[in-house]
Amino acid sequence: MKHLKSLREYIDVLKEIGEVQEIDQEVDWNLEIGAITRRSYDLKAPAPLFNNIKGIEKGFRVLGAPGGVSRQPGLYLSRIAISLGLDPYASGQEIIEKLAQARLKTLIPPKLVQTGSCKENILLGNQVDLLRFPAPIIHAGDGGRYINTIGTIVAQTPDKKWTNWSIARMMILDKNRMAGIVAPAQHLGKIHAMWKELDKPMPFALALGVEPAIPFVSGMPVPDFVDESGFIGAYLDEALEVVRCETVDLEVPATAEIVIEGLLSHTETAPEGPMGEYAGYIWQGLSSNKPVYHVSAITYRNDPILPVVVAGEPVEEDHTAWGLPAAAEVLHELRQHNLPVTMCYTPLETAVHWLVVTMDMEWREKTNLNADQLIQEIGKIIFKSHVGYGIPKVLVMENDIDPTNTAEVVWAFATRCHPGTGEVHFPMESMLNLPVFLRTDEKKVFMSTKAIYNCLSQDSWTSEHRPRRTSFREGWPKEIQERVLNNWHAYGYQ
Ligand SMILES: Cc1cc2nc3c(=O)[nH]c(=O)nc-3n(C[C@H](O)[C@H](O)[C@H](O)COP(=O)(O)O)c2cc1C
Ligand SMILES: [Mn+2]
Repeated sequence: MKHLKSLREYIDVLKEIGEVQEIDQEVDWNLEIGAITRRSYDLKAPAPLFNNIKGIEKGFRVLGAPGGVSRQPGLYLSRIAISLGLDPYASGQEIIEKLAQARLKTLIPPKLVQTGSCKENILLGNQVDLLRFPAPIIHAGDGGRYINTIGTIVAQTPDKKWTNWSIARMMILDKNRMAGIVAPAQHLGKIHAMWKELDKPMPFALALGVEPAIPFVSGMPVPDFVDESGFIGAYLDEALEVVRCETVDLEVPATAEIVIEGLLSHTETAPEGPMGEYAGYIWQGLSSNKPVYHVSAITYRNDPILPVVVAGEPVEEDHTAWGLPAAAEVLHELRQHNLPVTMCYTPLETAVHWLVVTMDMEWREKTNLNADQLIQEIGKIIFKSHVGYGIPKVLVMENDIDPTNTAEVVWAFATRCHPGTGEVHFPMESMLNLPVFLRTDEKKVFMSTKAIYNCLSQDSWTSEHRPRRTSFREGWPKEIQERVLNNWHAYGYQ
């Protein structure tokens, strides 16, 4: 495990493997940064580091696509793996397994240090000016400049017992106000509600450009009352370093590029959005009222780097830094319920709309359940858990399928799921209100029907007659496979 302690250390490692493209040509925060970053996702090209931004002080920079995927052979998930301290060549299954295993460890709370690089510049009171930072208008039609697309929001319960770190977007309203999504079932929404109950605004700190593991855990839906900061410590086997904020009683990662502090209003809202979203769409022309963040201080490193995610069609960081950690959380939860689950994965192409669960081939013997019972059990566990909030469709299959191989998953779903009885509905479940399949009435109440697609072998199949795969590996005897492999070039193939 390699603990990278700042965004800059992370960028240096990415440079070593050719995953950063420095751009010295002047670019515009108005749409151009968004379009370049979008195209870099499409081409799986290196992450753009914008060094020269029109109308912005020299030295202020933007890093696009910090957790995008790569076209380099074997390095598809390298930004995710490196962020999480793993070998750049780590597979999707290894990444998920590491995160899930760490959920069994004792939390290691962060360590308070006197100061850190995030304090190199301090803006208080009238000096506060969000507009100095290169927050972009990302997509055509966005409602404003988005300063937070992958920053960590620190929020604490009034009794100080639970400190939550999470990601939710924020748009600039003016030099010292922002508005953003505070969804009721997210921990930010739950903690905001506790402060509202006391008729008080909620102190917050937004840490932008933090050490690279932090966004992956801020995007991970661990249960209520679990401090993400302590989980990261457990994951890395080492406490994170944090420093005290200037104007609120909170702590933030010491090497953050930019820290924005203040109060999230319990009464005031302002129009926010629309913005291109993780599902791959923008709700054209639709803004809605969101709680207002009042900023009392900004601190930042010299020559700060603002990380920017261009949410939209897969693959971007919503899919890698929310979807993959969410899959790890589901794997952990299903195992806690003693189900013989081998892996969980949110195929990146599905924009966190599908979660695949693979079962040990012997699951019937190990659980004494039939397929219908297993599906009900899995539905109850996932959809009632905090992580289940954002997951609308679950595919359950046996582990002859590699859930990180989307072609295999699609084939298994197409061929194994019964068009009638294979689709099992779970009505009126709590649901993030962003997917475009939701009806207006469902969006209003953050509720939807969810489904599990049963792609398991059928209960009635006997071991002699169950359909066997016809792949090269399963469809021919070992000696024939070996003969073919050994003679491959002799047949004339290059
Ligand atoms: C890049 C990125 C952007 C995200 N944006 C939002 C958002 O705008 N609103 C939201 O509710 N969740 C968003 N999420 C998902 C949440 O961060 C995720 O559900 C997380 O578990 C929330 O934290 P919590 O479990 O402490 O509530 C985003 C995740 C990532 C990685
Ligand atoms: Mn949380």
